[in-house]
Amino acid sequence: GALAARQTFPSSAPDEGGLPAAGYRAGILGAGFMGGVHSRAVRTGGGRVVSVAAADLDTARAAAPGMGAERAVGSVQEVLDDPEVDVVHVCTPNHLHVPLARAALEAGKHVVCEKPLATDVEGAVELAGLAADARAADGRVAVVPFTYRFHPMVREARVRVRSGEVGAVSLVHGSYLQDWLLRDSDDNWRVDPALGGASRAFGDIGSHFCDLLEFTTGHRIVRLVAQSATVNPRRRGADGVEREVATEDAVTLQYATDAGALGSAVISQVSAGRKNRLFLEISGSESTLSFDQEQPELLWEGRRDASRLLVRDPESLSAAAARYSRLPAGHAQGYQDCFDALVADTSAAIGGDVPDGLPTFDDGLRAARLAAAVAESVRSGGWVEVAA
Ligand code: SOE
Repeated sequence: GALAARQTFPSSAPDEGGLPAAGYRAGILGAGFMGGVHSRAVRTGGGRVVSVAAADLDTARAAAPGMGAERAVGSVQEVLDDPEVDVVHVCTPNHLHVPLARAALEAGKHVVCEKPLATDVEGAVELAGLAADARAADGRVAVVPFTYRFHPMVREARVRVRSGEVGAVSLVHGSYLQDWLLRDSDDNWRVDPALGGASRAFGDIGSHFCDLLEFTTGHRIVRLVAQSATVNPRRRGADGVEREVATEDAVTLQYATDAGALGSAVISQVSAGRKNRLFLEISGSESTLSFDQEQPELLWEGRRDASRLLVRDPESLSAAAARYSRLPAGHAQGYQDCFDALVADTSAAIGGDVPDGLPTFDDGLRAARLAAAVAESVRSGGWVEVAA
C-alpha cells in the first residue's frame, strides 16, 4: 500500500552539518560492495536496515551482520511485502534494476536504485514515468545515486559557476579513469552485457562524468562523437574459462553543450594506477575550476594573475557546499560521506523538503540517453544529437 510519506518522516531540523538527521527504514536488495555502502549510509543517517535480500538466503544471511541488517530474507517479495520497509534500495547487478525498481514502486515504496537505472532508454523511460506517477500520487521519492554530486567541493564548483564568478564557460573537459579491469584475468559481471548492459565503461563511469559535468555547469551535452576500445578482447573468468568480451573497456568522446561550451573526455577501466579518478575541469572567461575525485577535499581555482587551491573548510565554503561539509577542516571526507549525504537528502525529500541537486530517476534517464548517443556514435562513426 501507499505510504503516508509526509506523516512518516517529518523533516527534522538541520543538524550541525546542515543535513537532516531523521532516518528511514530500508530494505536492501543486493549484498555486494554497494549493498554495504548503502546500508552504512542508512544507519549513519539514523535509519534502520530492516532486511536484506541477495542472490539467495545463504548469501543474505552471511552479509546481514556486516550490513547491520535486522533480518536476512530469501526473496525480494518479502522485502516488498514488509510494511516496516519504507525505502527499497536496489543494489543488484544492472539487468535487475528495471524489474526490481518497477516492483518496488508498484509496492508503494520509495526507491533508491543504483545506476545505471536501466541498460536501455526504454527501461529508463518506463521507470522515470512510474516515478513521476508515484511522486504525484503520494509524494514518493525515486533516487539514482550520482553520488559524486555530494562532495562539498563539487557543490562549491556548482555555486561558483552559477553565480557567474567563473564567467562564460567555454570548455569543460576531463576523464574518469580506473584500472580494476586492466588485466585479461580481471573479470566481473559488468563485463557481460547480459548482466551489466551493453554500455560498460561509459554506462558504469562515463555516466558519472557526464552527470557531474551537467550538474556543475548547468549545461547539457547536446552533440557528441565517440570512439570505443575493447583493450582485452578475451577475459578469463574466476572459473578459469576464457570468454570473448562484448563490452568496451574505454571510450573517448568530444561534445558540445547547449550553452556553446566544447569539451572532451577519456573514460577508461584499464588505465594502470588510476583507481577512481574522475577529473573535471571547467574553464570560463574569468577562471578555471578543477576537481579530482581522488583528492576530494580540494578544488583548484586557476586565474591569469593568482591561482590557488581551495581546501574544504566549512568556515569558508558557500552555504550550499557547507551543508555537505560534515567534519571540521582537515578531517578528510570522502566517498562514503557522499552516500551518507545522499541518504540524508533522500530522507529530507521523503519528508517533503526536496533538497537542491538530489539525483532522481529523471537523471537516470538522462544517463541512459547519453549512453545511447555514445553507442550510436560508436556505431556510425559520426556526430550524434543527444535527445533532451
Ligand atoms: C566500479 O566501476 C564503480 O564501483 C562504479 O560502478 C561506481 O559507479 C563508481 O562510483 C566507482 O566505481
